[in-house]
Amino acid sequence: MSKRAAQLARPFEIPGTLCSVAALGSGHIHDTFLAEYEHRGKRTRFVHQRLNTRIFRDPAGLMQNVVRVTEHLRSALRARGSAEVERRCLRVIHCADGRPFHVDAEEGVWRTTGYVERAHSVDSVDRPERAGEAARAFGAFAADLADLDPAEVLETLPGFHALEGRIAALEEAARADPRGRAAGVGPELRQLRAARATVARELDARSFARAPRRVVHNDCKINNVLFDDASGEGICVIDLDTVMEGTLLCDFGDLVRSAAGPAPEDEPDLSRVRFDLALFRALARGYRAGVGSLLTPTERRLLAIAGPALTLENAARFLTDHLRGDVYFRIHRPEHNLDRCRAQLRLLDHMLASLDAADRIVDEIPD
Ligand code: GN1
Ligand code: MG
Repeated sequence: MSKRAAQLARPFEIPGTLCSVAALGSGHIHDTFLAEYEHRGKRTRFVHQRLNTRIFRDPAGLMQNVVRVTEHLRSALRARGSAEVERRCLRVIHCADGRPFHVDAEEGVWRTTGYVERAHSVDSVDRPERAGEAARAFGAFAADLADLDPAEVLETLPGFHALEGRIAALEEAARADPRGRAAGVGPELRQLRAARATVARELDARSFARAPRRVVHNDCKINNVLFDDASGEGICVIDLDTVMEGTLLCDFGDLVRSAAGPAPEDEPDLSRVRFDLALFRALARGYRAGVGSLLTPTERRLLAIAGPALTLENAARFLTDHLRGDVYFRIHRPEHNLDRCRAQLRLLDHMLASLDAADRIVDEIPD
């Protein structure tokens, strides 16, 4: 990699020489590296990513979105007099030819962003303050994008959060069974089908079809926000690949899925997986604080079902990938996608059992 990194850095407008490069983060899709450069005695770090073009088939369109969105966020931050704008919004580093990405000799597509120093991410949450901060940051992100017309942002992944489409893909994978794994996942399939009926009924009852279409993040899992090392404040929302038209249900739902319980999304010990109402309260309150008065009554009514809907969606996606032979999400051990699916299903079970309590928590939040 390092020889490759030395070569790849050249096209980007980064002064100085490469000192070191190392793998970074726990994303499931791209290959991510942290690289340090020295220029006139000063060291600066950047993040290089090789994009997964099997998933993102239009990397130029994807990067056009990221540039559009970061410019919009930066001007919103400036307009409200925010301190340290550079630490609160990713900066895309362009190439000398003006493009925001580089295609290498092997047709790998690379992009580079500035590295936010003195900040960190987490893969799970242990205390309400942390959950509240993450939620406030994602809420503020949504508010800052509220005046960006969805027509200005390309749909990079069609049908990304179409729950019925995800379920149909799962049923198809179970029917085709290319790896002979379907016989081993009977209980998971049954639980998923039952939960789907419940979630679909609740979404209907809460008029999901009337939820406003906005430019949203679409991947608000807890490790996509950076916290300031010193203050713990949620300062910067990252991973802007999926920012496109959608609903706030998906943003808040992914946050609840990944931050309303103490266990990581692939926890193999299911006894550790639970839905924590204190964390949910912190998430709902933090989100309301960040998003301000943006939420419509329909969006408010959807907050309690958002977590179950997105947990179901991810359970279906992980199980589909397990059945297909682990072709989408990066795995780190055999049956990793099955572990992920099982942890999601356990979490979903707990969430649905607590739906009334979650509704009451949302009702208590001042409008
Ligand atoms: C992927 O890129 P990353 O790891 O943040 C996925 C999300 C899933 C998530 C599950 C483009 O997110 O939709 O919810 O894994 N991103 C894409 O951890 O499919
Ligand atoms: Mg992502």
